[in-house]
Amino acid sequence: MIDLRSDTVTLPSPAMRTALAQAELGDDVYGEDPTVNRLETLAAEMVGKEAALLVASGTMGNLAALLAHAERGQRVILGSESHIYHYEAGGASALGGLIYQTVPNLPDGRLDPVALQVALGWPEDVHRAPIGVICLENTHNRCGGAVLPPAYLEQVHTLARQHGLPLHLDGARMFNAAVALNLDVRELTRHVDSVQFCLSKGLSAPVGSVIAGSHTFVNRARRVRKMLGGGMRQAGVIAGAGIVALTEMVARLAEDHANARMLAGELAGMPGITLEPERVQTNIVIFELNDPAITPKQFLTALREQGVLMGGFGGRQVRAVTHYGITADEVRAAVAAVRAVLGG
Ligand code: TLP
Repeated sequence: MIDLRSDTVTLPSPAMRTALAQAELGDDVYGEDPTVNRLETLAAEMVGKEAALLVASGTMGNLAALLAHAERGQRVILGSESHIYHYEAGGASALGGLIYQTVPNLPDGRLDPVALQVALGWPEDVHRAPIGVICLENTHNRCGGAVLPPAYLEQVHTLARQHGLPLHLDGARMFNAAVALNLDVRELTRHVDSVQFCLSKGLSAPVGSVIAGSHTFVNRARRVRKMLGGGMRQAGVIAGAGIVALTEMVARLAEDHANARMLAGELAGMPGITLEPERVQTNIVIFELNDPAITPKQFLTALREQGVLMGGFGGRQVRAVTHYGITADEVRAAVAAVRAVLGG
């Protein structure tokens, strides 16, 4: 199977399997797992923050970050297309008593600037719940892997500071953004107060995400992580693979981007598909099936019979994600399979 449903399906590299088998271990709740400590130090350094914390998943990382920043009854300002809003089971609301206030996302992943100003307005008005945190997402999943550039992050950070608010970045695929921009990831993270990034997506580790920020933030998040059941004891087995992810797997993301561009270029030329290939900046390709004769479900089932997996993404949209383990030849095979299914 050529599995393009997500970069979460990536399997650990041989070096990761060795690292996790040989990791030096201890009890991380006591702060005594040397491999976790090494990963957290490395991660904090790489993203230019005072401290970092290993968490079980991107969802747990975002939740711990939001609960560390905001109190019950406070608002979280976030994009209408954000992953936190759509796909994290409403955790910050259900478990933390926070209120999601969405601001429309523009197609390029930014927040509508006028709507953002409106959302931040009248902070002294007793009718309004106070704001606890603002969130951005980079790359932006539902906006097709769109990249937010440093200048934009800086702009929102300045605005957040003017309002005395922290800015959190859901940077699940932040290294994809840095590679696409050909910048050190610190150019992105310096403009946010906290960040969550995933080891287990394009970086191919089997489990884990990292959150990073100031010492105060990470100390608060560590307590929330414990509350959420995320004190993982001998977590060095996860961290061992995570260290390989950060040291060996970042630069190769460029291959995934090249494969995604090739896929988008080929699909865009096919009858039955609507796709703007110039919008594909990283490893996510979202397209629309414009032939009413075939439903997305039929398309995906027929594609599966051809040995290719993609994911439905709401309405008539389909998402394909390139990643470690998908070669250029497999992308060509996937293109041929789509052509066969659409009868082109
Ligand atoms: N995204 C998954 C699905 O949940 C949709 C995927 O296949 O893309 N932030 C962003 C931007 C994400 O894309 C994801 C995962 C997460 C957070 C959550 O990470 P996990 O799955 O580790 O909880």
